[in-house]
Amino acid sequence: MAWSPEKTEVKSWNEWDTLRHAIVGRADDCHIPPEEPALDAKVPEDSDMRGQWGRRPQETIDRANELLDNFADQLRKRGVRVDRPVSIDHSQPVTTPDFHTDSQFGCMPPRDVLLTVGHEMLEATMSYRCRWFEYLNYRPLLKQYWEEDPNFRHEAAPKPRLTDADYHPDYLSEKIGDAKRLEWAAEKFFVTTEEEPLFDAADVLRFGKDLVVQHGFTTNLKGIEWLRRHFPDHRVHTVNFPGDPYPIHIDATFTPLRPGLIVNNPQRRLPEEQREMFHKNGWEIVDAAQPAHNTPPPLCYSSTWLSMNVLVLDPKTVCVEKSEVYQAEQMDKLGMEVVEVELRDAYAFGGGLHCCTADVYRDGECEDYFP
Ligand code: DAV
Repeated sequence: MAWSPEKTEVKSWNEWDTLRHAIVGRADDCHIPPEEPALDAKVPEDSDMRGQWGRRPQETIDRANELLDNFADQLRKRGVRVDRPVSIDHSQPVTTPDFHTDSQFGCMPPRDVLLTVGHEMLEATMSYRCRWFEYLNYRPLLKQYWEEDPNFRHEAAPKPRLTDADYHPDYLSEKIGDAKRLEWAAEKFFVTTEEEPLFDAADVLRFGKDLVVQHGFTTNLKGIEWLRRHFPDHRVHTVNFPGDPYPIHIDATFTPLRPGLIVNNPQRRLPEEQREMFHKNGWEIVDAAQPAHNTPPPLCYSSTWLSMNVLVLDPKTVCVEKSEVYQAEQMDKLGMEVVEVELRDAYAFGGGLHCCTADVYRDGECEDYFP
């Protein structure tokens, strides 16, 4: 049945079929959270964010919201239904029987928290203590979808305990250095331990019947095993990218554009032995263009590679951040129509165009691209 904007339906099996309905995050009340093990391991050692925490400056929140609102309008003008989360009070501490932290994070980016697979939206475990309650920002929407779509499966992965046993103390040192970090990444020694299943939704890419999941700081092997058991009709593949000293989230590293074509970060190439399923089925993996910037914007967790954190609207159309001219040029050469979206001043809130959205509905069914 064709999609209709009057009827709510949750369904999305991959990263590229025509997008009809999406969530776009908000910068409201976003905080730089206090220090905690998993977060500290990700903040770059030379970052301006080290050692400070609290609510982000209001003018940066306003500016990010302006860009996110514009992006939502741009999508609406192209016929995409767009919903927005309802921000909780992120200044509230998180206290469980196992840990305490003095503030939360924000309602950006939804891609980190919500994994849509077919008719299901799954709330990820998360691995940062400050993000433990982040799903609450999306509950009003998920409640609505559940009430309006009788086939919608609202699922939540087991909440992790996030005691100190979840984190390797080696990563707590102030100065580790990239050489050591790269050595650890090559050994798959990450900040999170195998104490319990942990995953962020943004470590997962959906290729129809196959789910490709990055093992790194925010997703451990037990998290991937949990996904495997949770999605018994899927094949779940573990990948890792040894060139990344701060490996969180797959969406500035490995970006499928359409069946048969993936853009891969040239500093974080997929190891040869993990390419077999793609090569055997005729998929091409090309190096992404260089980012247009040498440094991330102020108070930003992410690297300059948000350049390749694009949102595919359909197999011929892709949203690229406006200042990322090299990435846009490459997309054009790869045969994609480029939609420019200004978002750089919102990067600090947790990411780019893929990050700041979550799929609710894309056309298409669950296909087997790797038979
Ligand atoms: O390159 O810093 C950003 C991914 C955000 N979801 C990076 C990864």
